[in-house]
Amino acid sequence: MRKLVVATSNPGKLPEMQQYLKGLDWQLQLKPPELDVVETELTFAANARLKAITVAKALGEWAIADDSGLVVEALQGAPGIYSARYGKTDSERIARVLRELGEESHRRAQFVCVLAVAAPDGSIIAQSQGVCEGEILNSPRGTQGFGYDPIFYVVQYRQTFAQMSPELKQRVSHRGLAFTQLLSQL
Ligand code: ITT
Repeated sequence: MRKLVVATSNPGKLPEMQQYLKGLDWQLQLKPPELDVVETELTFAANARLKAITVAKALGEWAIADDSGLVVEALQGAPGIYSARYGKTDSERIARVLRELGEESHRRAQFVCVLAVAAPDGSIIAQSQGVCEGEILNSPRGTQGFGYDPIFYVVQYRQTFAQMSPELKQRVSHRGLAFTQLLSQL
C-alpha cells in the first residue's frame, strides 16, 4: 500500500484531512513536527504546492498539503494567506478580525482551501481549490471546529462552522469542496 504523508502542523486541520482521506487505499502518515515549512509564497496555491513538495522531497514519500484561510471583502482580502499569522492564538486572531471590521455592515467573506499532492520526487500530481461563501458575525457563536469557525456564518444553513456537526462542515466547507475535486483526480 502506498504511503501518503499528511503535511500539516495544524491540529484542527489534521482530523478533517484524515477523515476525507479515510476511504483511499493509501496508508496515512503524519508529518514529523520538526519538519516545518516556512510559507514564503504569496498565493494559497503556491504555498500549498511549496508545503507538499518540501515534505515529499524531505521524506522521499508522497505528501498532501492544505493551504487555507479567510478572505474578508471589507478588509481587502485580509487575513487571506496570512490567516495563521494574524495573531498568536485562535481567539487573538478572531478578536483582530472583529476589531478591524468594527461596525462595517458589508461582512461578506470566503474561506478558501487549496490542496496539493506531491510525488516523492517533488512533482505535483494533483491540485484543487474549494471556496465557501459566508459572513463574519459580530461575535463568536458555537464551540465545534477550530480557527475562525465561530465567526464564519453560512447563510444557507443559518449556522457558523463552529455550530455545524463535523459531517455538515465536512460536506459544505472550502476543504470539503477541495477534497471532492481532489479525490476525483487521484
Ligand atoms: P499548516 O500550514 O501546517 O497546514 P497552518 O495553520 O499554518 O498549518 P495555513 O497556513 O493554511 O495553515 O493557515 C490556515 C489558517 O486559516 C489556520 O491557521 C486557521 O486559522 C484558518 N483556517 C483554515 N481552515 C479553517 C477552517 O476550516 N476553520 C477555521 N479556520 C480555518
